[in-house]
Amino acid sequence: MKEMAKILSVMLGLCFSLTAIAQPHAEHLLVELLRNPLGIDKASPRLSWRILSEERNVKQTAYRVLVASSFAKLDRDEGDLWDSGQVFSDNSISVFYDGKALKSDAEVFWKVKVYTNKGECDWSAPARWQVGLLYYKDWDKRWIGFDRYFNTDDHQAGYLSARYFRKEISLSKKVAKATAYIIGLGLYEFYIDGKKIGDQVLAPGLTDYTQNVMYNTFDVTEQLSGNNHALGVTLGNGRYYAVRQEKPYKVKDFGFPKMQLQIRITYTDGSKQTLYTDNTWKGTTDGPIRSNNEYDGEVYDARKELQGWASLGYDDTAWIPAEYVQEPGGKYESQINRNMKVMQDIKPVSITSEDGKYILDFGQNFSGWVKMRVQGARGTEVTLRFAEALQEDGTLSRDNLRAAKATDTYILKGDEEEVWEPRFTYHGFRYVEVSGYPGEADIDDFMGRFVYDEMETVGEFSSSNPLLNQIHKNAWWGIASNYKSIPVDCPQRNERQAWLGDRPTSAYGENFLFDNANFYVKWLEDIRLSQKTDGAIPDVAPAFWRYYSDNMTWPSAYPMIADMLFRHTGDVRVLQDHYPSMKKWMDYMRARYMNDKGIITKDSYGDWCAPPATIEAGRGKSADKKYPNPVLSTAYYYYLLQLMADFSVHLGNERDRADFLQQATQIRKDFNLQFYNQNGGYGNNTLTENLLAMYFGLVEEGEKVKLADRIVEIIEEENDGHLSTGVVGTQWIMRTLTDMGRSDLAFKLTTNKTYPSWGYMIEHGATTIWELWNGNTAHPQMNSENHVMMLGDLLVWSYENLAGIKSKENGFQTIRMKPEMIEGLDSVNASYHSLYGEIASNWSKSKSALEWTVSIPANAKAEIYLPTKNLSAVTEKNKKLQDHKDIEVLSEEAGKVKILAGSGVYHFKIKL
Ligand code: RAM
Repeated sequence: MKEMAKILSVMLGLCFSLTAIAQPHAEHLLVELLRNPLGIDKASPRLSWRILSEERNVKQTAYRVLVASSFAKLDRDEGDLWDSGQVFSDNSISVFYDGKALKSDAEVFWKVKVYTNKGECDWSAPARWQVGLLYYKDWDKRWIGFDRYFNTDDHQAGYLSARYFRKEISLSKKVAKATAYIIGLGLYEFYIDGKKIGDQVLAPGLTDYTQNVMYNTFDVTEQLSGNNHALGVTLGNGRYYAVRQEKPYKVKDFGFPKMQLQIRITYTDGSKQTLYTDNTWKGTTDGPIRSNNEYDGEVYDARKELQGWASLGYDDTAWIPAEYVQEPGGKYESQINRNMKVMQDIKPVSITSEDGKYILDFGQNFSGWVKMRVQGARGTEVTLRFAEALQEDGTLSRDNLRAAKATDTYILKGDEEEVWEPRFTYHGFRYVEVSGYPGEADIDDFMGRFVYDEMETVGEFSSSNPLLNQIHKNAWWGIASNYKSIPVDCPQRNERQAWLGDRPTSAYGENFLFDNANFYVKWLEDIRLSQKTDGAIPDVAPAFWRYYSDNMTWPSAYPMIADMLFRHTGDVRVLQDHYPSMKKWMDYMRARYMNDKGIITKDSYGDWCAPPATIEAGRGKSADKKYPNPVLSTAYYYYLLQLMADFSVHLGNERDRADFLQQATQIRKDFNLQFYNQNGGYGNNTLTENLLAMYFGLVEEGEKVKLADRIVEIIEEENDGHLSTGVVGTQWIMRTLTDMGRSDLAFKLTTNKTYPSWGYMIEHGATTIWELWNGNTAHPQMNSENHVMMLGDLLVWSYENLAGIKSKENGFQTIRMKPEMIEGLDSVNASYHSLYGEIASNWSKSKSALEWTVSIPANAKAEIYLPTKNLSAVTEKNKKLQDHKDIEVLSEEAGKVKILAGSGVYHFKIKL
């Protein structure tokens, strides 16, 4: 029995999730999954584990969690902090720690015993977490930095040189354990004895520093094994020192770079000491990073290198004492989302040269920077300029970067061979122009560094349709490129803001590809903190730009992403934490913008970036025109009321639920009265307006057929088989058509290669997803080649409706598998790494049979819709379905047999 179900626990990727890992071959997963459980600052972290078993129908029946203050105690099965006792429950992903209050910086050990319907497991192997700094007073020391300009700074242009700080320390005793907590703003790099701590880049994550600032935690026990050590920190601007100075009314500035660092040490004799930054640290601004700016790039003068500055014995007499400076104002929090990292090296595919300048082509649009190898005379200046595209003459096309200079400069010190990459900037690009390079440049002298938040790719999708596969590939690159600790709209131009409206549905689709739960939990917190006391939510959060337009559709990301996280990860805390602010925002919008006809009148952008009717109509034109439309705002309000009603159920708030539903009923009536045209269709009768009315259930039952006909008419006749939706409509189009029984038409949209379509972008060289359907001919002013918003619900549809992997309950504990078998699509292979384990659906169809392999992880089950009317046409592993005792037939309806299957791998064959 014990062999059958091996437990291993996982670091769920949710901030408060912790892991116990068990049993022999869990080892490799330990490395993979048990990321950095340091600095957990929740009083009651969420514990999760995963049950591994090859057997069918494995269900957890009970668990027991032990949490101890030492490994020895845990080993003796003493849960001195918490012993949950045996709890009869199938919950394995959301068990909240409910033991003694935890202390700042304490190390905590835990394990779990799982009981299943197939037997009892051994105790899992132990896991641990380390508590973060729970109180403001834990950061009771002063901030250091320089709250002023130096002659190394270009005050006029708004450029600062990097700040370098150092300090040598002596430890009199042997260190048993040392943990470093650092807040380095805007961006930091931390060194001990000349070696960088951690492999993160551009850390910490971005926040509105007047609201919250994030600290990072490192175990530095090994690095502090001797008596004498040198500590060094470099500070870059990030967005703390405003990246743009020319519009102070628009772009937030927080001040000059600054830091706090503390190292909490326990010596082998049990005594403790904490080291803090103070004015015995010394600093300089006269180092090699002469200027650093997220949009404009970095200037690095290697002649100014401070050889050995972060090591022992460096002569810092020219440095000045660090100064005590203003604190940032926001509360200090442990960073729950992982930092960015260089996630992939990308070699250029070609190098060409003309007039002493080189053009590198990386063959792929992505974000990050270039690492360069160079050799030449001291003082030689090499310039790297970045772009997404080339002009016809082969030079860079940079108009769409607007004011972003996207230029890195390296000045040689004249050594043998110099290797360099920037630290405090990034660019969105495919092409790089290199000028001033001494001697002959070789393709191998350059390496693209793809930088995004450290996340696993958790989903795979492929099908018999190569174009659909290519769209997925482009989507993956585009999404990853725009993870910059916040979901930015684009990584290249002078914008890079986390626009709410780009993500309500995109985030949902992205979650099928990336392990992004913590990332979005963090972003919801950014949104919550950007809310004004009256309830207003901006279009951009963190609110680096002051864009409080009182829009309805953009802030819908707030409840919609909360909904996605709850459904995909079962984390009820997301709802608990955000419900009050979401409700406040809904009330605010209603109070301010509902007219006496029950319509929400305020909309800011309309169906943003809807495609011009023809390429010609949009040629050379900027897409920044807004067409606000109260049909959209009212429809969204209605949809969100229903989400809020759902949330209230999960939070046990019956009164609110009734209130939201009652409001919804009224709005539905008013919406129809006001906007329904008797000949079928809503408002201006555009595709988007009609899709919303259909998908949200606004249309009266008796008018549904007429509305469906109108939707089909627009696509098939008016648009000649194409979509005509912008950012709003595209979020619903694939699922609406599918619900209407027209998945064939949805599929048609993905196979189009003519304008407007995803295929059109690819036909015209896109390697990511464009901001505009007509991105190749529109005005460059607003024309990024790397946005995610136009993905709409394509990814959601691919996973849920083509593969048939949809969460029905509790973060995929119950899965709904109902793939659409569409004429022309012969196979789909997809998988998704849920918190319970891998879910897979691979089907392929021939004239006579459908073969479908399904994997369901332990402690989960699936409702599987077999596309046949005839139960006896189905076999599973060559045995008639009826003869399988462990598979329950739930219903036979609408040409499908619905069965319930527990965990395991199933091979279905259906005669067609
Ligand atoms: C642009 C960007 C962004 C969008 C806003 C409204 O600046 O394209 O993605 O959300 O406008």
